[in-house]
Amino acid sequence: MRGLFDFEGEGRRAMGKLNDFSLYVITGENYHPGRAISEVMEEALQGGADIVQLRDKTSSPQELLRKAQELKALTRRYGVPLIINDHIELAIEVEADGVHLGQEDLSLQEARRLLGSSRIIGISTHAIEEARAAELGGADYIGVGPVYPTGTKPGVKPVTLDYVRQVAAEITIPFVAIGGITPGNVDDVLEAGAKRICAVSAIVGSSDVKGTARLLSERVRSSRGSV
Ligand code: 3NM
Repeated sequence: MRGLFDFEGEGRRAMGKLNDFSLYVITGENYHPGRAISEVMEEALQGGADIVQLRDKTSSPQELLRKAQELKALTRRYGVPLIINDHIELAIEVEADGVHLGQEDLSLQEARRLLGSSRIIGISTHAIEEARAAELGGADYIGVGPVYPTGTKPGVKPVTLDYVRQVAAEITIPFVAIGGITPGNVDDVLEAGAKRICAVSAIVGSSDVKGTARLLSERVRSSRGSV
């Protein structure tokens, strides 16, 4: 257990909501053909990932359920929260700790109604107006990106470090910088004011998943003075 949540008490609800985290890792199976999602994500957890998201735009509902259940068991073993991208009914079914929504997905209000107050809701934002709306609407955290161009979301215009600085200066709920973040540029992202980062390809596409996760998580923690 990394002490992010109080998992005791009533069932397996995310009792403590979102406590602090440094390295958020999202699944990206295209980056590791032939390797199981749980194996790769376990390496990321061993390297220091402290929150995990299942993001899968292509699997059948049955496949998605199987992956969510696998990741649920894995994240429980490591004592970190599991967030489900978009599929709120799946999050409820597997008793995940929360959902992550895009601007085009279900509204924050509707998600909150369905999930209740004890679960985590995160929202992707790409401009300060969206960040303000998410904060006002009661999101637990926001995504801020894509900071850099990324093959994981091809063709999306980067928000650049300027947006990271803007959010760091104004928004009070936790935010996670995302999009094209690698060991080579993470220091710039931290310098711009990010206290948490998120990555897909740099971690799950690495030939050393655990080592890359460790490197990124140590950079984030040391920039926060917590290493
Ligand atoms: N959301 P990588 S950027 C899933 O800006 C996702 O909201 C983004 O993948 C956003 O670490 C992104 O491989 C892709 O660049 C992140």
